[in-house]
Amino acid sequence: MLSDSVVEGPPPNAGDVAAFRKLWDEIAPVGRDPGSGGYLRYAFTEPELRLRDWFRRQAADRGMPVEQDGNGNLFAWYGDPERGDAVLVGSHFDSVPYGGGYDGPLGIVSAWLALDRVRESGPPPDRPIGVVAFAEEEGARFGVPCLGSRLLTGELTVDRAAALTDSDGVSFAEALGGRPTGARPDLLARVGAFVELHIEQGRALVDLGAPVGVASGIWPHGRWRMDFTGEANHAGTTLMSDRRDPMLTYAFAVLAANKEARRSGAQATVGRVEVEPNATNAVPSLVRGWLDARAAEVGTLDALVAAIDQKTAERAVRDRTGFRLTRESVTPLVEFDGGLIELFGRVLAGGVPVLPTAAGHDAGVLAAHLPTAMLFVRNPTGVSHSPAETADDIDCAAGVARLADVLSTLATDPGEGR
Ligand code: HGY
Ligand code: MN
Ligand code: MN
Repeated sequence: MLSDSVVEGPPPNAGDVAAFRKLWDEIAPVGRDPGSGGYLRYAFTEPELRLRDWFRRQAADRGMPVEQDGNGNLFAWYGDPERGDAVLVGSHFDSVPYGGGYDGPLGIVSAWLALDRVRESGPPPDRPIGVVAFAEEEGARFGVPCLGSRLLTGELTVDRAAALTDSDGVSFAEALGGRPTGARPDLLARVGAFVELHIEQGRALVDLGAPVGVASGIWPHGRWRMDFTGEANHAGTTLMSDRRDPMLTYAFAVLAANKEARRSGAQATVGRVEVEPNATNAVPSLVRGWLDARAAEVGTLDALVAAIDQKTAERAVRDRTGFRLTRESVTPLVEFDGGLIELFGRVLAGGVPVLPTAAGHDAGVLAAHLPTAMLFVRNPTGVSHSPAETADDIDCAAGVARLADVLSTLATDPGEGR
């Protein structure tokens, strides 16, 4: 039953909670910064490579083959994927800088545990089951979010991906160990449905009193690079009237983004900035900032970005600075599969609320290519992309149970979710 008020379903038993905690503890320390408690799990860096090895060990422990799709995405198969129509579950390992430990990995740990419950419940189901770990979902190292899933689906060109570099100048191709393969229609053709479980990045489930929810869709959102250019000069000897200071135009852009977003009920964030020469006693020559903008409708998003662009360009004239806005990635409105959402409502005991999100996910990319849906697990504070992100074991175990219910139904009941 899909509802916006919920009767809590059957709570998970102590054994399920312990099983979650046991598997969770295997990865929880990996990439955790001792000072802040945040995670530094950038794609193909040592911590994330350790998590990939852990993924391969989980597959080996279950006698499951693992394939890497040539784009950095890992797939473990239960049953013969060549049979086709597989049910895929999983998420990503990578984090934003000093992010939380649940954003991504919760979906992968839950996928393994849900698969175990399906395996324990009887003979292998008709449909193969795949567990996936997508590469570079956050875009924290190479700048393009959902890089692995966008390559897999052909939404990003190989040339563009191969040339992406991190802050040390290492290219994605070097980190991957070779040029990415790009679109894999052959692999996608083997998948009949994808379900991503993810910690909710918000407080809707807290306010509804529900441990688990279903995503209706994802807001249109994107990221734009803002380049501000001016004239480097001495901080002490350059008169204020003689300056062409890009930091001023940058500061104006940040305030304009905030004002325009509030005015239009959208979200706008500038959380990343680079300055050259980045010296305390020098007027900068260049400031580079990144705008993350999101809105419930694409028209609102377009108008928001256009307003920020236009107002900042006008300010740049007054500051005698240069300004350029460059689109780096945009995700259109995502509406998850109605058949899967309806199935979730039928299968998930106790009822589950259906809620939109403004957070991007690999499921948002896959949704344009195959039946896709998401389950959310309650986030007691709503905080994410922060060391403060947390979730309760009992809610995580409830998420595993609901994912197992859905997975079992999809994999064993022919015709479900198509
Ligand atoms: O940025 C996002 O919305 C996601 O958490 N990667
Ligand atoms: Mn994230
Ligand atoms: Mn995520």
